Amino acid sequence: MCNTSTLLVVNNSYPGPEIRVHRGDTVFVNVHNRGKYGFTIHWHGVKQPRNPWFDGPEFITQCPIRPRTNFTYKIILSEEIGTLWWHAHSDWTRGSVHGAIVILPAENETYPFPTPDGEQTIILGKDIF
Ligand SMILES: [Cu+2]
Repeated sequence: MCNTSTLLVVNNSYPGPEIRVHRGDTVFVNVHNRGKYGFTIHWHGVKQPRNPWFDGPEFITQCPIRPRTNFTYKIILSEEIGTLWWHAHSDWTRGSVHGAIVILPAENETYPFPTPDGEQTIILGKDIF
C-alpha cells in the first residue's frame, strides 16, 4: 500500500543542497524558514573553535529559527577535511532536513591521499544523530 507524505526540506531538495568549501574557510549560511515550525541547523562534525553560538543544538546554543524569519550562521572551519553533513536539530525536522558539506583541501594544499578518480554521491540513510 502506498501513501504520500509531505516533508520539510531545503530548496525543494531531498537531501538538501551540498555546501562545497575549502579547509579553513569561514562559511555564512542564511537560513530562511518558510515552514510552519521552528528549527535549527547543526553542522555535524565541524568543531567551530570558540564559536559555539553557531553550532545549532536547539535550546542549548540558540533558540529555533521561527517561521517567516531567517538566521545567518557563521561556520568556522578549522582542521576538517572530507565530507561532513548538516542537519536540522529540532525534534522530527532532523528526519528530512539534511545535506552534505564537502570540504576540499585549502587552496595551497593537496589531498591527504592520492587524488581521487572521481566522486560518488551517496544518499544518507535514516540513522540520524
Ligand atoms: Cu549532528
